[in-house]
Amino acid sequence: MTYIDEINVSSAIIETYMNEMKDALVNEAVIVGGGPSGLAAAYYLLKEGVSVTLIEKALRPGGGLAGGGMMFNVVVVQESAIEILKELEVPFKKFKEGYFTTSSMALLGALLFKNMKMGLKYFNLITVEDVMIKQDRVVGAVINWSSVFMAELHVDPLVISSKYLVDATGHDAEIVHMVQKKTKHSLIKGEGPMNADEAEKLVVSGTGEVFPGLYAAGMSVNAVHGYPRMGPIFGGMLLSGKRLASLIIKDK
Ligand code: 48H
Repeated sequence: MTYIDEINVSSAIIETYMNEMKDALVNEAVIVGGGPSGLAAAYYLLKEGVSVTLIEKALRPGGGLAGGGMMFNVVVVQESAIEILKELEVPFKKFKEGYFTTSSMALLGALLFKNMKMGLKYFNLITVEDVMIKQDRVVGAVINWSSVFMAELHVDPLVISSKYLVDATGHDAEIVHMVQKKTKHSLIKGEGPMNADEAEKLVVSGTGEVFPGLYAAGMSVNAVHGYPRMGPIFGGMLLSGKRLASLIIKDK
C-alpha cells in the first residue's frame, strides 16, 4: 500500500487545477453562469464537439434550479421540453396533461454529471467582473476569485479569451450590463412581470446574440428584451440553452 504523503495530495490538486486553468485561457465558448440555461447550453455544445469553459461565481452549481419553487426542490417542466429530460435520463412524473414535475436535484445532478463526462471545464468560485472588447466584438472574459469581491480587496484580474461569450447569469444579465456600460450601447430593457405562458415561449425565441461575440441564454434573455418572468417552470431554461448551442454551432 502506498504511504499517503500530504505534500503529494497538495501537489496533485495544484498541478491538476493549474493545468486545467491553462487549458481554459483560449476558448471557443465561454459560458458565464452554471444555472439551468448555462448547463443546458454546455451540454448541447459539448455533444457537438465544441469545447466549453464555464465560469460560476458561487460555490455550488445550479443557480436558481436548486431552490425549486419557494424552496420546494421540485420544478415543473412542460411537454415541449420533456424530450430533454428523457435525453438526460432524469426521472419525471406527469402531474396533469401538459405538466410534468422533476426533482431539481436530479436535473442538476444529471446536467452536471453528463457535462463533466464530456469534458466541461467548470470553474466555480470565480466571477466574471468585466469583458474584453476588440474591434467592437466581445472577445473575452475578465475573471477574478469571488472571494476577492467578498473581502472587498483591490486585486487585479486575469483574462480568458472567447469566440462566443454566453451570458447565462440569470435575472441580472450581469455580462450584458457590463457591455452596455462599457460601450454605451443601450442593450437592456429590464425584465417584465409574471406571465409564465408568454415568458416560456419568449425566452426561447429571444435567445441569441445581443452584441457581436456576446450571446444571452435563460433569464438574461428576458432581462435584455423586457420579457416577462415565468416562476419555477424550467422547460424554457433548458430549451433556451439548447437553442443557444444550435446558434453557435450554425455560426461556427
Ligand atoms: C460568474 C455568475 C456571474 C458572474 C451570475 O440564475 P440562474 O439559475 O440563471 P438561468 O437563467 O440559467 O436560470 C434562471 C432560473 O434559475 C430562474 O431563476 C427562473 C426560471 N426564474 C423565473 C422567475 O420568474 O423567477 O443561474 C445564473 C448563475 C448563478 O449560479 C450565478 O451565481 C452565476 O450565474 N453568475 N457567475 N460570474 N458575473 N453572475
